[in-house]
Amino acid sequence: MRIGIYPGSFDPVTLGHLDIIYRASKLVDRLIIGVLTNSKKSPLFTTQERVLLLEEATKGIPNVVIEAYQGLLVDFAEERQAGMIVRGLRAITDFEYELQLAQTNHKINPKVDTVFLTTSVEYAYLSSSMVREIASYGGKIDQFVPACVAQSMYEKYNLRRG
Ligand code: COD
Repeated sequence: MRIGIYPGSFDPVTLGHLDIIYRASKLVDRLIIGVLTNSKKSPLFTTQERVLLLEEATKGIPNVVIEAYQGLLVDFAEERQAGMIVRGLRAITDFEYELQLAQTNHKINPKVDTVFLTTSVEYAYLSSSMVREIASYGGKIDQFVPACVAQSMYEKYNLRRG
């Protein structure tokens, strides 16, 4: 069985992430979405909230499972017998960080390789941090994130849709 991991913070999951998830799910038998629990960052959504939102957003894709992880990504990949890490590339600005991450991960554990999917053009500009910023100023985010995420963000920021 070919198992892949798509790891990230997903704070929150956007339509850009979902596009990568949908496309990556066709390349593997099982796609694990790894949600990082990072004690050094203070995310807007807790790990549990991010997992639940991803479960809701991907419920139509049968071979996708959501799991939280902490520690090294390659250790998590090996525990789950995943030989492939999937990452999304938006622009050249992503490339330097992604290259370093992929090469470091491969050095730590050569059994795990990274595969890059380029963003679909309609999502090339989209990032979780921009979505958080728009929502924090009361802007509408429905066109950037799944409906369940928009609803949760409006609740977080105590805003009304309209
Ligand atoms: N279109 C396409 N792809 C996108 C889009 C978009 N609009 N937006 C984001 N993406 C891609 C990103 O490029 C990334 O590939 C993925 O989606 C997830 O994005 P984020 O921002 O949620 O994830 P990151 O960058 O915060 O994830 C970093 C990790 C959590 C993977 C990394 O920090 C990690 O694994 N840390 C654990 C410790 C470790 O093993 N570190 C590495 C060795 S030092």
